Formats: sequence, C-alpha cells, structure tokens
Amino acid sequence: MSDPIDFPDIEGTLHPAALADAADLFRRLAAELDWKQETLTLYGRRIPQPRLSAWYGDATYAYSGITLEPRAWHPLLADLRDRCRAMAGTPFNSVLANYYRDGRDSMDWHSDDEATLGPNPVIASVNLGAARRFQLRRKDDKARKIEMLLGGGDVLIMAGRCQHDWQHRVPKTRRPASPRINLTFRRIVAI
Ligand SMILES: O=C(O)CCC(=O)C(=O)O
Ligand SMILES: [Mn+2]
Repeated sequence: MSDPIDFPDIEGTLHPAALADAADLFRRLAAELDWKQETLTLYGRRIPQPRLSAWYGDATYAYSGITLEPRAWHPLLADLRDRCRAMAGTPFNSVLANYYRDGRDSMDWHSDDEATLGPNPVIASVNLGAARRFQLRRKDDKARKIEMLLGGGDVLIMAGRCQHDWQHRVPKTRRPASPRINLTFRRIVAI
C-alpha cells in the first residue's frame, strides 16, 4: 500500500494497492459471482454488452434500457463495501460488478449520472486481476483527457462533479489481456 494520489481535476483519489488480498478476491469473485452477459437495446437493435456483469445490493438499478434486480450481498462484496466506506468516508448500498474476459471486452464512454445516484455521487471503483487503462475526458472539451492504469488492488474514489463534468471508459486493447474484475460501489438514493 502507498499513499493515496489526488487527481484534483476529476475530484478523484487513487488508493494504489489498497487491497492486500486482491489476488485471492479475484479468484473467488470470478468463480462465485453470478456473471451474465446483458443485452442492450439501442435503436431497436439488441446488442450484447462486451463484458459480463452482476448487480448486488439493496436496490434495483436501471441504466441504458437495462433493469437489474439486485442479488443479496455476497460476503466478500459486503466486506469490500465496508472497506470502501472507510476509504471514501461515505456509505454504499450497491455494487455493479464487471468482468472483462480479455482485451476485446470494454466499457464505452459514459458518466454514472443516473438520477438515482443523487446529485454528486461518490463511487468507489475496486480493481482486481489484469491492469487495464481507464480514461476520462471532459464533456465540454473532449480533447482534455486523463488516463490511469488501474491494476489489481487499486481503488479509485470518484466524487464531487466528476460524473457531471467528465465521462470515462475502459478501451479495448489489442495487447494480450488476462481477465479483470471491476467493482463500482454506489449509493442508490430514493428519488
Ligand atoms: O471497469 C472500470 O474500470 C469502469 C467501470 C464503470 O465505469 C462502471 O461500471 O460504470
Ligand atoms: Mn462508470
């Protein structure tokens, strides 16, 4: 574990190698979570997402035409939720888990700005397995980008105006990439 690194532009804080048990967590969550490939409906076409996902916690989540009913907390996710609460200084009640099977799996530009996340959501992003590039770009100046390599055990806290002013993505890569798990802990609020 090393000191947290602040990214003031995005109101983010990276906690490098914050999880000493990252390798074990990766193996168990890969085997034990209920991974599914969801299908998006865009302009009437059904498009399988380029990754697997699973939604756990206390609330239903709806985004991009998909509604995810929550599963009961897996004990390892409940423990990570509490560790993220300590790091972020704020509580979480749900988590979106994503499994990137290889370099062809990805997540396209978006912000986590659904109304159900409240006005200035704090999101804790836990990274396990292979390191992948994580990019952010400003919505009003798409040439302005920030990039970080998120490796196993790294935790990135995004807060403040991050989801208003910035989009983020995990690009595909042609380099060989072994599997990666990302967990974004969120707090769904009543609206
Ligand atoms: O995999 C990542 O690092 C990002 C995941 C993400 O942005 C999300 O789940 O909303
Ligand atoms: Mn996101």
